[in-house]
Formats: sequence, C-alpha cells, structure tokens
Amino acid sequence: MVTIERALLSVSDKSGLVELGQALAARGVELVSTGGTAKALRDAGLMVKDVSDLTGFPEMMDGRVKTLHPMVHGGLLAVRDNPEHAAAMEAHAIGAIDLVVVNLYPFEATVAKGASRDEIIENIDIGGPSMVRSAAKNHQFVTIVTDPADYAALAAELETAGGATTLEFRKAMAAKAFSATAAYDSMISQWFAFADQGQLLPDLLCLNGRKSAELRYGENPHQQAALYLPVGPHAKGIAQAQQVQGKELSYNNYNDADAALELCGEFAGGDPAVVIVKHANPCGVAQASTLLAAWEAALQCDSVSAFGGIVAVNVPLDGPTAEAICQIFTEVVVAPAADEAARAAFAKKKNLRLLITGDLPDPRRPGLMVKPITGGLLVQSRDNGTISQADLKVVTKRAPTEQELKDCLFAWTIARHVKSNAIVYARDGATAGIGAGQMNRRDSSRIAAMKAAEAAETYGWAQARTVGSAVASDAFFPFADGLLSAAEAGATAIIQPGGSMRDNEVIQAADEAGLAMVFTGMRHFRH
Ligand code: 93A
Repeated sequence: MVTIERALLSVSDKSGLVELGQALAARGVELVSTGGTAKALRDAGLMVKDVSDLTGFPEMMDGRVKTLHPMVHGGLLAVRDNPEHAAAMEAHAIGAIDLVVVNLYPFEATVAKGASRDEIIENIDIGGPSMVRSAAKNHQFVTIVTDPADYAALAAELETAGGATTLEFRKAMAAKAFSATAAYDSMISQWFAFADQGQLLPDLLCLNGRKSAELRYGENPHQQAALYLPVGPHAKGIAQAQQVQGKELSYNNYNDADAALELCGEFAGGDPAVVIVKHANPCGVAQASTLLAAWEAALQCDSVSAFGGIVAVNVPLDGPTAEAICQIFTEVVVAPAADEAARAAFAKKKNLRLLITGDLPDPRRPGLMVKPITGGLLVQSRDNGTISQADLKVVTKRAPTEQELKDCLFAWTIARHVKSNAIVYARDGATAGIGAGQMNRRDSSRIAAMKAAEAAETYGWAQARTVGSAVASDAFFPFADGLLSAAEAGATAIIQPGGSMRDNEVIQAADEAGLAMVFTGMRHFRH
C-alpha cells in the first residue's frame, strides 16, 4: 500500500477533474498542477500548488516546457526504498509525488478537425507522456491515471484502502498508461508517415485500435478474440451496431454480419433488398418491391445454406418479414431499423441477435484492409472501385437486352462480395445460384448451377432460375469452359472483366452459344 500524500494533475480533457480534485483534497492530498488544470481547480475553490513553484522555473516556450524537470521526474522516478535515491531526493529537496493524473494534448482531435500543420505539431504532447511513463515505470510506488473514466475507480480505491492504493491497482493503471502512450505515439508516427505526405488520414488511424470487448473465443474455441474499435474518425458499421436482443455476438457472427452489412450497403436507398450470408459469403440476395418478397426470393436461392445464416436488409424491418425470417433458424439479423411488430416477432426467438445499424455504410468509402502474414502485415486500400454502365463494353455479336443488362449489373454487384473464384447467376433481381471460393472458375460455375438446380427441385419449379439468367464472374474466364457451363445451365448473358489471353476464344464461344457478353475492365478478386 502506498498512501497518497501528493498528487500532480495535468489534464487537457478536464472532465471529472473538479470532482476528483475535491475527493483528493477531502483526504488531505496536496494538489500540484500545470497552468490550465490549476486554474480549473482554483476556480472550483480548491487549494493548488503550481508546478512552477515546484520546479523554480516558469512554464515557458508556449507551454512546451512545463513539467520537464528533475523536481518532477525525480519525485516520480525515485525508488523510495533505495538509500541512494533517497539521499538524492534529500540533497536536492525533491519531494515524492505519489499520484499522477494526466491526459494528453488532443493530437487525434486536432488532426480530425483539419487543423494546420503547425497546430498539429503543437499538439504533440511531450511533457505529459514523459510523466505518464515515469509514473507507470515506478508503479511500485506511484499511481498513474490517464483516463477520466478511471477517476471513480481511483476514488473507490482510496476509499477502501484508507487513502492508499494497492499494488494491483497501480499495476493495472500502469498497463493502461503504457498502452495509452503507445497508441498516442503510433498515431503521431502514422501521421508523419502518411497524412503529412498527403495520404488519407482517417483510414490510417484505423490501424490503431482500442479493445472494446472481449469475445468468448475466436474463429475456434481454442482461439482468443476481442473486438477493437479504431481510434480517430472512421465509418460506422457492425462494430457500432446496437444489439437489441439475443446472445452475445461471437467472432464469427461479427465477421459474417459485417459481410452481410457491406453487401447490403450496395442497395442503400434502393428497392427493398435482403442478403443472406453464410461463412462470410452470400448464399442468397434479392431485391423486390417489398422486403417480404425480397426475403422469399433470397431464401429460394439456397435455402439449405441459409439455415443458421446471417440476414441483412437495406430498409427498416417490418413485422411480416421478421415473422418470415423467424420461420428458419437464423443467427443474426442486421437492419438499419426495425419497427415494433418486427421487434415483437424476434422477441419470441430469444437467441436470435438483432442488430440495428442506422445508416448503411457506403461501400465506396476509402479505407484500408490489413492482413497479417508471417513476419509482417499486408495493407491495401479497400476494393471500392466502381464502374458505370458507360464503362461496359459489349464484346459479343448480340448486345444484352435491357433486362439482361439489369441482371448483369445486379450479379456483378454481388460477385465482388463473394470469395474468389466467384460466379453469380441472377435473374429478375434475385440470385439464382452462387459459386464461391473455388480454386478454379469452372467449379464455381458448376456449383452455382447445381445450387440452382437443387432449388428448382426443392420448390417444384419446372426449370432452374439459371434459365434466362445473367452470370457475373469476378475475374476473367481464362478458358471457355466456365462460360460454356453457364450456357449449359441456361444463362443468356455474361458480365466479366475481360483481359484474358484467350478472350477471343471465350468471345467466340459466347457468340456460338448466342450469349450476350459485356466486359467491365475491372476485376474484383476477394480472397
Ligand atoms: O508542451 S508539453 O509537452 N510540455 C510539458 O512540459 C508538459 N507538461 C504537461 N505538455 C505538457 N503537459 C500537458 O499539458 C499535459 O499532458 C496536459 O495534457 C496539458 C495540461 O495543461 P494545462 O494544465 O495547462 O491545461
């Protein structure tokens, strides 16, 4: 136990400061502060000593040098039971500082508000992190608090420990303090490396994260996992969604719900759309005049895979659609909003998680994707590339009809969200079959057609929905075989990037089969 007799408070974020100052003063703790902090405490009627009284130097150089002094750092770093350290303190009249409450210049907020380079540089805190690190290093004797959210815990600690803190508390706070200064410095280093070079800052700050929740386990039960929220400005998404009901989200739930929401974002502002995702791949997507009709069409694509799936919708959920979704086992439902009837329907399914996201994320937003590899990290910009109808190049003798073109674009929108090799069959605003994650394109094409045939059997249709469908391929067909298997399944139009050495062969095969084909000139691998 170390009794707190003297505290140094120096905070930019002054929330909760006065209450903490009062609690400390009530325990007879001597308060020492830097300019602005001292003023705030004095304004509240508290007795405070200025750091300049301690150091014998005024705060100088626009506040750049305030606390950087042996009278401060000696008081923080001295090993109290080391005779030599004690002798040094004695010789130089250095008084021990038992508690440090510091939070740093708002570097992140200064960058976020678009401040000038000079202002950003001025907001690099030097003295603050130095005190934080000194106090945290010497946690054997010194208590460090860096987060206003911990003031209450500090007050409670002092209450139970009779004006002292336990080593356990000091250790926990020191760990937090070092992660605070580490995150702070990493933000600064990223700003120098990227933003100051003219690159997009909000995205780069996303590389920094703060742990927001421990998850029960990772992709598998023997793996640990947590959810981190980026520091700095960032798009809102699944991580910020409000969970209305149901069990805690698992790692896989987050991952799948994210894939579903991202794809749903493609339909923001459009007709009602439903996305069903399994293992991060869509297994049914449809857009219709009502959400219920979209749900039914999406489910019909692959009702077997939809079992235990994740459902996302692009418009507020209504009661009838919620009732229909409840007919099959669903893990998570993601919606921008849900009305009373929808909430009531889900309430009957205790385990089902309902996530309300508000506005859907913009699929074309900038951002970074990070993937660890052995010994490093791969970083790339998000696949936010887009094409318009004007970029499409008709390469076959026959041009697609208006309906075929619509289906092509619908299938293309979905294909970029399907793991490569991706093949998506679509007709009348609904997927007819999806082939995902195969090591060759022909197999993806066959699997998609097989799913469509199974659906026809399940629902008693005379023919599979692939008949008269459009097919999207996320990358070019290297050979004609993938395209031919699509033709065999009844597809009449193809959309693909083009660019294969054998494009001519593929175009010729399309012409011979009477297919209409358009090239996008853009590929959407997703591995
Ligand atoms: O400019 S500094 O890097 N130099 C210092 O010596 C110093 N000491 C404390 N910034 C310094 N601080 C920071 O001042 C603290 O980290 C805190 O954020 C801020 C509090 O200033 P004030 O009490 O004047 O509002």
